[in-house]
Amino acid sequence: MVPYDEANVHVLTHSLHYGLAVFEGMRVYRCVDGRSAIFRGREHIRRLIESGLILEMKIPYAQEELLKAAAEVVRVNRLAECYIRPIAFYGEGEMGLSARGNKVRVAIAAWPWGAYLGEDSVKLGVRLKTSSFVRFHPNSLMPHAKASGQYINSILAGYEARRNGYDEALLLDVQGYVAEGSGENIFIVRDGKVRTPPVNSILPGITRDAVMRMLHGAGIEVREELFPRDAVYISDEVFMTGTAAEVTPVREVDDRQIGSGRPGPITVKLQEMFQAALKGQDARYQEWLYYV
Ligand code: PPE
Repeated sequence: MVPYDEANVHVLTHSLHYGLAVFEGMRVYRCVDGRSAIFRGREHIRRLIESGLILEMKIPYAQEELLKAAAEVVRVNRLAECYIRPIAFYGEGEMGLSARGNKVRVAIAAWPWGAYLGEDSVKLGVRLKTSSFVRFHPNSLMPHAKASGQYINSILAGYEARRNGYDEALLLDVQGYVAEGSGENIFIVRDGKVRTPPVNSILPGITRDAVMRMLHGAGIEVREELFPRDAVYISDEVFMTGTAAEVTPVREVDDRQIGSGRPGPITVKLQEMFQAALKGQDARYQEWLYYV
């Protein structure tokens, strides 16, 4: 455990220069029995290790060790609910693109983090704008890895959308089909059927997976398929998912109102199911909780 002010890195930290680091974001919720749990902690740590594998970075700790360490950070900081950020990066030593000898360092931090897209976003919904930045081609970067440098794509899209008065960017893939938000996956609903883009050029979100399972469990059909932006415009409901964003309704896309302009029935039902699952109120999803 290192105090906040001492949790520093050297300016020649290799990953700081070239962006090759992998990270995760997990949320801790206080359950109905008063205990705190990392929501889908196991899956997040698995993705962290796999992000490393994709980028040829071997993380020098086992899944179980990393999970225990994350829980310990939450306990020591006495946080009942928080966001946890594990990151694995190359430390200082050699510089240059070809350096292979630098040690892989792992840090885990935790802090309280409220609604990702603003206070009212979860209740009222957000406004999206299709970005002029295209989600990167899967042969340029690696969409299944949650890697630091790749987020320049997301950050630029987010800057553009927010500078123009929108809450979040909607990125299209290289073919022009809907991909995802800058830090969220996207779902659309029409005539009671739910669709979400396949994991071709997007981050395979762990919340996305949870949502698909919960909808399936509630008897609501979900299809993974490509669709163009106009399919979003004529949806009855649109929502985004992510660890930070949770289930955020979308009320407007490219200045077109979605449905009634208020969170629709499937979105609201899903938000309720999601809350029940993360608070340990639904026995079917109990295995998603890693108690700290
Ligand atoms: N797509 C992207 C590009 C993305 O960054 C996230 C998470 C998701 C989809 C949803 O994935 P998941 O969290 O596994 O459901 N974005 C993280 C980073 C947020 C940040 O600003 O930092 C998050 O939600 O933790």
